[in-house]
Amino acid sequence: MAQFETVEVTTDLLICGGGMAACGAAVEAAYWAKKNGLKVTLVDKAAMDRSGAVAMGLSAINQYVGLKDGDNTVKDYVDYVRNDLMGVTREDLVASIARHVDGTVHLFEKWGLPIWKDENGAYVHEGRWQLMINGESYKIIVAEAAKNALGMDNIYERVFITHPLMDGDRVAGAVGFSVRENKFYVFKAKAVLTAMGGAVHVFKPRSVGEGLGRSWYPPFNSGASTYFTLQAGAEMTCQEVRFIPVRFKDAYGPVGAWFLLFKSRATNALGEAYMQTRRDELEKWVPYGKVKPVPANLRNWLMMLDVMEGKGPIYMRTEEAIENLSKEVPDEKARKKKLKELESEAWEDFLDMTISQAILWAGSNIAPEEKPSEIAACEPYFIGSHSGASGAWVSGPEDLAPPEYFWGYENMTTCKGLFAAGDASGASSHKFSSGSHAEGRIAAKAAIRFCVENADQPNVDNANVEELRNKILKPIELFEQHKAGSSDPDINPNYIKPKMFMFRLQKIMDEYAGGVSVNFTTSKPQLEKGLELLNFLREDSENLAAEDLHELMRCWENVHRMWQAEAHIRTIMFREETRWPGYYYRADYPEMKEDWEVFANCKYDPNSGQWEMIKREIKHIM
Ligand code: SFD
Ligand code: AMP
Repeated sequence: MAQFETVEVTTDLLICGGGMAACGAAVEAAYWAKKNGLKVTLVDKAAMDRSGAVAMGLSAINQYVGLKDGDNTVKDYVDYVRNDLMGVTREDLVASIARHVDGTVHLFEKWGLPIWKDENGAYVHEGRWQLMINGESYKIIVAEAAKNALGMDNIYERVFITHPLMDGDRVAGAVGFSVRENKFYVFKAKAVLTAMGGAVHVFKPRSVGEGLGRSWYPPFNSGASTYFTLQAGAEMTCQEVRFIPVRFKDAYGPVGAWFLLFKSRATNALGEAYMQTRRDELEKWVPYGKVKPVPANLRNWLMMLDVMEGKGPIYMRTEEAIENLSKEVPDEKARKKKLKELESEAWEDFLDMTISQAILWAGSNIAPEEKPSEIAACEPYFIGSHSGASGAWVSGPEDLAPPEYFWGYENMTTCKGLFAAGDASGASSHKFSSGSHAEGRIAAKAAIRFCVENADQPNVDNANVEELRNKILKPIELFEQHKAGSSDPDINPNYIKPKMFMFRLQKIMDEYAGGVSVNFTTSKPQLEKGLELLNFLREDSENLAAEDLHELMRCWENVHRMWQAEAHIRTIMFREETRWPGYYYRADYPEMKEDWEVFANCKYDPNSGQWEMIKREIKHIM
């Protein structure tokens, strides 16, 4: 087997991930660490300039509260999030982010991010909470500030984190490997912040053939946060609250700007607007069916009902929206100019963040001012920062959290010294790029305080590190050992390649846990069967094989996804009701139940291998 060098790094705070939350954490941690003479280290599996969900850029900042201008209050935001999530949200966490997020947005602007302004110099809003940006370089700008704050000596790029290191019930660091060099990394730390994003490709995607891998959320966010927190024995929340966005079909272009900025309608093939024709259905989901805006999952649901009745395709009526907006301009010449402006804004919306949608439009002769475009519900994603809620169960801030939600350090998980932010932390939805950055800052400040107050370096058991090293590098060894056993290296009786493994996982999730092909519908017997098949898959994960470092990363990405899948199945099964019908539908419990207005949490005990399911009360602070 190829030789692997072991590289050991000792630090105070270890930030795992280099995305929006991690970049926020880096900036804040650097400031407080300097004051306290502490060291901060950041590890990203990719290059920070273009890593994570914001890699391609974004066209809007989706969370801006506008507190200084008196536009909204923190309570307004909390109400919005609670309603959108059908009552299941941690108000203390949402409020904590909402009160800090504007400051983060102002920093982005100071660092050079162009935010649209009107003729009076005020921010141009997409909707009540969203600001329009020229965001193709958003991630580069945010990463630059993080890199300047920490210094490149403290940043490890292209290092894939696999497991936590533990000292009893306290986190002691993390291990991983370089995806470019034969190096195994051991990071020893007093506190660890996990910000390794959400999980994509746990479910079978709609994309096939040459489009395979195309998804709305980035395929390189593969469940590392969930795996890391579960293996540290920390409690997780909302693992059932997947997110299914509606997107322009096949290239996953965003819809927010069309619905909110361009005031577009979506209609079925008969020209009926499901938000109107299906309004009565909302009565079934009161009180949340009656709130404004209609919760994201219920908007999906009304659309899905049309699709299930054979009334598709569903269209975003871009031609109608553009005509309506240009009609508002009375003068013919000005109207033509306005039309041109709207056209270019429509294209820019995609070119800023989902370039392939612009390519698909071009390739299928679509001029948005002339004809409508198909939209569809995507496959499910695990993302705590948008309109889903999955992630770690973390402590709230002392001044806002009720005693049940406070255990000493803001954003600390139930594992001592382990913090989480962004997609990695749960029940604090609608934080998006800006709120994730703000939450990273909040978590990092608390984590530095943890390092100061728990100044001893935790013990790391060398035998355990050696065991992990062997386990993590095993797929390379297995391939070397058996590669001559078959003429096609992808098919071999002694091992399974990560791509085949991923297909198996996705098929199980799609068919049994409510994926695209079963119209997001499942039931207890289906979930039990899925779990049984997942157990076989887990057995086979011991035989994953990797031809090179890239495939070694693919192996571990898929192990991480498999654990996200199990947490999801177990939690959907635990919650005996349907609460988010447009995200998943329990055919055996088709209604929302009052006594299920609670958090469904779960926990894995790495010592006993047992899962525990826990109901936690929803405490209102506003
Ligand atoms: O409208 C490891 N998002 C949008 N947010 C907005 O504010 N405005 C928009 O316009 C948004 N839209 C949007 C968005 C995302 C995407 C993909 C599209 C469109 C096409 C959402 C935000 O991007 C999102 O909320 C935040 O980025 C979440 O931040 P964070 O930090 O939780 O996740 P990340 O940025 O993806 O970073 C993850 C990092 O982890 C690294 N990583 N590192 C080491 N080891 C491992 N094993 C790792 N696994 C992952 C990654 O490399 C990355 O650095 S709209 O359409 O919704
Ligand atoms: P999206 O492009 O779907 O990610 O949406 C961007 C932002 O607009 C998010 O904050 C969404 O919650 C919000 N949004 C999208 N569509 C609607 C809608 N029809 N009504 C209200 N808010 C929406």
